[in-house]
Amino acid sequence: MSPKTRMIEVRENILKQNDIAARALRQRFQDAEVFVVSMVSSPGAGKTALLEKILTVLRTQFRVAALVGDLATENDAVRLARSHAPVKQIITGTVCHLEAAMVEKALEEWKLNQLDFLFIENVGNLVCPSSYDLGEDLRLVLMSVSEGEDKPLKYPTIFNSADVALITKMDLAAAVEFDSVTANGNIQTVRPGMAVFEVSAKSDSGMEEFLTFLQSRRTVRATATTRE
Ligand SMILES: Nc1nc2c(ncn2[C@@H]2O[C@H](COP(=O)(O)OP(=O)(O)OP(=O)(O)O)[C@@H](O)[C@H]2O)c(=O)[nH]1
Ligand SMILES: [Mg+2]
Repeated sequence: MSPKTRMIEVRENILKQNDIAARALRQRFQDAEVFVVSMVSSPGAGKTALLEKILTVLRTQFRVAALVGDLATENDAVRLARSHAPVKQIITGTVCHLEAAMVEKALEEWKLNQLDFLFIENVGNLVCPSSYDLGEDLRLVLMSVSEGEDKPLKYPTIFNSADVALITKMDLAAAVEFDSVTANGNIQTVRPGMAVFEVSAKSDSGMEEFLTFLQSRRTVRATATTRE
């Protein structure tokens, strides 16, 4: 067996193991009636800033919590904890994505049936996280206005693995001459029909609409589960 064949085989086994763990997680989330939302993006696209806002607003009405993955530091967990929601940092070391087993371990001390929403911020990376199912109900892919409108075309796999796209830092759109029509067109080229929200964690623009959408998706999931 060539080294290349062996490498592909090992990778396939890892992905298979992750899928098994993710399936078990999804069942646990469903049983506990917690709606799970994950976030992927390039480093610095604004996941933590947006999540801090989301937690702060939703916390007034719902029981919310967050897990956040990074190679190093607890910086994001410290920022998110300002929302007063329960938050846990997952340090991945050299691993450039979260895996279902990491999520499972991080949740060990939490009672899932005491939560309405669980958010999972993945490691900032537009490549690695795409193949790893975390058992989430909804995966958000973020791209900020300063990254270039072509990102969906250059990183189609991550956009294809996500359910909803968020264009972030809209308060900076004019300064960086962001072309919304081109960016939206590129998202639709890669993933026709994908829902897109244009938001700013700084000015709060677009946040109300997006939070209403999140709550409605949770309701839809809860209704579907009851019917099963
Ligand atoms: N102007 C503006 N700046 C923002 C916005 N959202 C985030 N930022 C800034 O962008 C930088 C990166 O934001 P983060 O929230 O740390 O991004 P992230 O995606 O969590 O980064 P990683 O976890 O390192 O991948 C910070 O300096 C934020 O203050 C926004 O809506 N508008
Ligand atoms: Mg972050």
